[in-house]
Amino acid sequence: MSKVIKGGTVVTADREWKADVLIEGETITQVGADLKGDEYIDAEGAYVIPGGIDPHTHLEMPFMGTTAAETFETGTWAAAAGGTTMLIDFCLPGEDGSIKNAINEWHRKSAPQICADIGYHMAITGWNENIFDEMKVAVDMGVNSFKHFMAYKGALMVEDDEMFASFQRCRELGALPMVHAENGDLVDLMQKKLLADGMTGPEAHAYSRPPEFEGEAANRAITIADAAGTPLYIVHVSCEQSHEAIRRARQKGMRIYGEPLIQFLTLDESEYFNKDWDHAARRVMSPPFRNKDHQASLWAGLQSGSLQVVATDHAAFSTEQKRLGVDDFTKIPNGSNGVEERLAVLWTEGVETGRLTPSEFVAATSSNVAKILNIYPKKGAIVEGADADIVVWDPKITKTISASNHHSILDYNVFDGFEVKAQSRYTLSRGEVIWAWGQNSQPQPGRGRFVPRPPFSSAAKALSHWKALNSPRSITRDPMNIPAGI
Ligand code: DUC
Ligand code: ZN
Ligand code: ZN
Ligand code: ZN
Repeated sequence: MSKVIKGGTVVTADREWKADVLIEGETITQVGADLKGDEYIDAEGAYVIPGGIDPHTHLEMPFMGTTAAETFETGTWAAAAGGTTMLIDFCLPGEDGSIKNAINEWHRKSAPQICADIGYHMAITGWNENIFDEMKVAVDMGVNSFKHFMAYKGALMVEDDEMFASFQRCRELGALPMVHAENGDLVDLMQKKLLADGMTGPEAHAYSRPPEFEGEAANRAITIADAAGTPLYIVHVSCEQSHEAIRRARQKGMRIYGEPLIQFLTLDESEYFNKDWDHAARRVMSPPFRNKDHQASLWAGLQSGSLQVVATDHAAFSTEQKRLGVDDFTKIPNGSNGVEERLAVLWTEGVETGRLTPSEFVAATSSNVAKILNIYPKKGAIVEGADADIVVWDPKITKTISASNHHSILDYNVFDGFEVKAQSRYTLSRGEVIWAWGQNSQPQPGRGRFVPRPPFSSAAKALSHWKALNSPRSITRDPMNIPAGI
């Protein structure tokens, strides 16, 4: 059975043009004019884009004494409704500290539930010789990126020497290191000080994690990546300070990637002040929302290319869970929603305002993610041979975001009341229509697949590029004794 997506404007990260898309089985087999098939999907008046890939979610994640409420089933359904066909979820070691067991546990939880495809990043929450071997096991199991928390002291935080060792191991394995960049020691200190001063409410969360702490950690992580000779991916970039560190490093020739969140681009710190407790606590995440100057910096980064992708850090905790911190802001589970809203909000605030072109929108929501995480062009492309993960994106469907019409399990939505100016008319995952506007039927749980992401062959070459540039970096240019010519 073949299908043709008919009459739309195909938008890729490179260009837009009028074309039909032929799908046979799970795969795109032709893109061109007047294609014929057994079935037709109407794309008149709409854009035909690669399915969104959210590079950062936390479904059913045990965290801060509770477990994120969004399930793999509701999370992937919400994603599909919003035009996202793949999530990369963060896998966290359990009490035994084993990476391999953690990946198997994530498979056990996700496999029967996922409605669309999934991949994982692995979190490194400590360092020992076992982990050195287990990182290889993770790469062999299709997990080629490792996140390091520079915050959450006493829980997930790793020290600089551990990060350095892990980054070096990433380099050997062809894996991509990632960081949550916030100075965990200083956050811990500020939290204690604020509590001692009697500040227990959610607004203190924002005061405890200022942009300077994020900028310091971003600079430190970049230095460590430089010394280890690896590229680096900085998750949830919220402010000018970390963006500036990324810009500066990139200008020196380093491969540093920055990921702003849709929340940071569109919601600001006023959400924490002079609001009812629940309203503010629902928006407590780390890093916190910033002011409008930081938002402007992030938009400029997307426009200029110094920031490459837009994610959500979707970590959904119910109002009841948020109330665990009713007497102490440090106990409010950190996280907010966005997996269903990311594309529509970015379109509305990015493309409709003229900040981004449709191609730049596709790059930030899909193609750049696939390239940086090494699944391109299987994902993130509309090209012969790619998986048919495609969205018929309709710029004429408007919607007011609300917990009453979303697909998340949450009892609220941080984008509540937001008027979005586009929606998915159809979402296809490997050739199957899993969402159709107006029908609201749930895709089959368990039909999604884990997508292994192979190691990079090019990771070790990052340093030679800098050598060629004769970079004026202050550290030894060849800290790893890499033989000439690599
Ligand atoms: N930040 C959050 O807000 N939630 C999950 C983890 C994180 O780093
Ligand atoms: Zn984080
Ligand atoms: Zn409110
Ligand atoms: Zn996260």
